[in-house]
Amino acid sequence: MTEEVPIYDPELLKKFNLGERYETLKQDESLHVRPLYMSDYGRGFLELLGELTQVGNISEKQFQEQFQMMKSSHGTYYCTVIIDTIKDRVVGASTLLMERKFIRGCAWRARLEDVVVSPDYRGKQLGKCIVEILTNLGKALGAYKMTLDCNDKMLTFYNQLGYAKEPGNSNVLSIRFPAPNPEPKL
Ligand code: 16G
Repeated sequence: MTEEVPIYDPELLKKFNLGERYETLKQDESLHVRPLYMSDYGRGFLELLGELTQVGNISEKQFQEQFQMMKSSHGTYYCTVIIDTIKDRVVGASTLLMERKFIRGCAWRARLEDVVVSPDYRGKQLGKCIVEILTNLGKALGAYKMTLDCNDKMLTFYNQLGYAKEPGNSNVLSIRFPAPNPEPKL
């Protein structure tokens, strides 16, 4: 069996006030918020991400290697999941990414990434809950701002949670490359 290795220290989720929604969710014994574990490969984590975008065929070894790389970039990746404790499945997930900057006195910029909730669990406010938790965590860890990108139909959802377009400063520009590069040529 794969070890229960968390991608970041679970104590962090207890250390700060991460919002009302989290406090309410803690009362629900069938749902639990925690850092991603290495063993979540077997709890449907990648299948869940498949609700958001293409995931591809990722072997357990590939997953573990990527997990280790992310874990060893201390203080950078806060991949967080919501577990259905009865079914022992990942039903919600998102990642807070803390990016180091030279600007603003060597500041941190936070990014909210890969927010996803299983279609079977929609309507329980789990999306709002995980966004609120990670937004508060980003703030508590000292980010000067937190950003995300999303499609048009998700704008109202994120507006409700405090994210807004900055007038004249809210363009996301992309270049898409033909094939994924699993091994960046650093
Ligand atoms: C959305 C996600 C982003 C994710 C991307 C995947 C949020 C807030 N935004 O923009 O994190 O990486 O979709 O789409 O969850 P892509 O595979 O087309 O880049």
